[in-house]
Amino acid sequence: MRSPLFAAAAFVALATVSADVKERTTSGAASAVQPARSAPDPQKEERLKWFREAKYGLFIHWGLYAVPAGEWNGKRSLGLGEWIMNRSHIPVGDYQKLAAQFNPVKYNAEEWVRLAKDAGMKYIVITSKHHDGFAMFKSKASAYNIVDATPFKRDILKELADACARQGMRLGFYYSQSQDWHEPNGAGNIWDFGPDDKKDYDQYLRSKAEPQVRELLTGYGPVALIWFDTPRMMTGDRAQRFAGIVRSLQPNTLIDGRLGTEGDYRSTGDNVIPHEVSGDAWEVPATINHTWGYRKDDTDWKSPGQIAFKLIDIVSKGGNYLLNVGPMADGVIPQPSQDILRTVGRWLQVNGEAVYGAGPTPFGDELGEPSNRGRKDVRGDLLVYPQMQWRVTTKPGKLYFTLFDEPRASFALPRMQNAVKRAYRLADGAPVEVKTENGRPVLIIERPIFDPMATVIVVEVEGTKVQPIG
Ligand code: H79
Repeated sequence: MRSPLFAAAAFVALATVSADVKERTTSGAASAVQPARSAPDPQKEERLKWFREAKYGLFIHWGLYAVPAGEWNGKRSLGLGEWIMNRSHIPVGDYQKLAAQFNPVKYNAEEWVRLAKDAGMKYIVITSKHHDGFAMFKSKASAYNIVDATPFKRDILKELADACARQGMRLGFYYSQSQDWHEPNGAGNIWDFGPDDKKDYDQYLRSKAEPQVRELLTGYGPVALIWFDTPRMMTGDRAQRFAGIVRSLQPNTLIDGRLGTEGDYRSTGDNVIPHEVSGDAWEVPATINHTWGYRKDDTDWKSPGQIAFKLIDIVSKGGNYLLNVGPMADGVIPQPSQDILRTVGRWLQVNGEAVYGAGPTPFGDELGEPSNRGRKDVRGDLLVYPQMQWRVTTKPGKLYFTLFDEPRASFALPRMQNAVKRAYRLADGAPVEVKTENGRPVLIIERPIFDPMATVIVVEVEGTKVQPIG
């Protein structure tokens, strides 16, 4: 049990780190530092409205790398599935032969969108071109694309865009603007083309990356966002050129946090969930197993309960969760991924009020306490022992306590100025008894607990905004 003194220290430390975190780079591999935040921008806030409500999205990493699926020449290639070309230093001439084998006859865009809907996700982001340089859409800028280079010949993105339009799902495109291992002048492929600083990088940007981003914003209807990644060499006006293309073609399209200039929202590092609350718009991109692109040997799936915890944890800190699946080369999303997403989706169907459009915790002590006496690690991150028992999200006049463990005793509410009006279970509306113990309101929670994965108790309070004490 933590002492009140330590709790106070934790609060200060957590508050301190948030200021630092805002300033530092957020991409897993990015070297560009996030620019300082500028003055509030009403247009940006308008663009962000849906994003701030949405909270939960489906990330899809799909490309030629689904064919080798983590194995090259009969040997396992360790690491992320979509990095196989880089990890195994596969020459362009060999890797591009995968295109002739890419024939995902079981691909069904309507089913994918249906899955995202069943999962309770409010937007989809799919790789239009990953670092390997292969475009999953018809492109005039490069013949290395799904229509011109594969036996499949169907424009995967167009089919997905049409299905999203039909089913009312927002769609965004991941686009690797900097790394392109297929192009002599793209960043990243040093095994075929030598060091990046000897390349005519702007030639690559002008002839492929910029035209392709233009294509994505003209041929596929309204684009919810462009998800740029690893902003290597995005110096000078390069990042701004991409921003200009996006803003001029579709002013409502969001730009993520990894372009290399200020985007509309902040991206955390891959699979990094911050320890503290932030009112900025931000998003955690994360894997459902360990890889983004399909690997046949990675079956270490997160459980539905783990996914539900991460979602609520992120929402209680003010962010969005962009959870990835890696479809196989035949066009099927691995069945375990589908089952996990649908299980969380069923929970959200009952408990979504605590998630969609919900605000962060007004408290914060429940998130955890600093380890290592509050010292930071080499990246400037505070090491924290997270508390995993419960999280809280908010709407005006309401607190949603999501309990992940069966409380062993009555549940003392965090101290606040607001009086408690009543409490009830979100799933079925059953009232929850509120008592006063030692001058504090406590919830008497029935055991066994209603939903062992996660039970939401709504606490209605006086006033719209909760004022914590201490
Ligand atoms: O698209 C997903 C990743 O492929 C991409 N971001 C997410 C959303 C990403 N790009 N770079 N990184 C993540 C950082 C990659 C680091 C590593 Fe590696 C790749 C570690 C192992 C393989 C580079 C190559 C560093 C060591 C070997």
